[in-house]
Amino acid sequence: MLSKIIEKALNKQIRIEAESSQIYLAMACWAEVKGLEGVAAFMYKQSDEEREHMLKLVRFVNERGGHAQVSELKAPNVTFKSFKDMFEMLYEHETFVSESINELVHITLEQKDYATHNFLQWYVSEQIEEEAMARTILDKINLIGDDKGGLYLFDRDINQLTVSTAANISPE
Ligand code: OFO
Repeated sequence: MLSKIIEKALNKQIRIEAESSQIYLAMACWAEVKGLEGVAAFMYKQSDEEREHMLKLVRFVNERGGHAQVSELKAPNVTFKSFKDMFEMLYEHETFVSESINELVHITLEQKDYATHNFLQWYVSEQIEEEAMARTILDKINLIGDDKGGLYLFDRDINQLTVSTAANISPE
């Protein structure tokens, strides 16, 4: 059975994951209307993944005797100054989510809730991967600068890039 403190903290994370999904959906839309199909596909996939992260938390809360809250979400940014700007936001958002997960893990230790602590380890690893991937993408975007040809190749290769980044981090 979840304590009220843990239930509240998990519900906060549920909202953050839902907002993450909306943030990436808005980025997918912007990339798609700008004609970058590869970037759009990457962002749609990210958005789906964030929804999965949210659902995993929702089911955990409900199964452990709590009540997962579906709440109002903050509207995401829908336009960006540039692709660099958009990927900077993605990276900053992932570091924010990592901090939030770390705080949540800290609360579970304070509350001696080892079941939730154990459950959250998956999120800890996931954030390491997502932050690394966002950093790799940002490095590439910084190299490209304003070069249109570079952006074209980046759009073509982004999904390949993320697959190989993930492979470098998790050997399985
Ligand atoms: Fe939910 O992993 Fe990114 O934010």
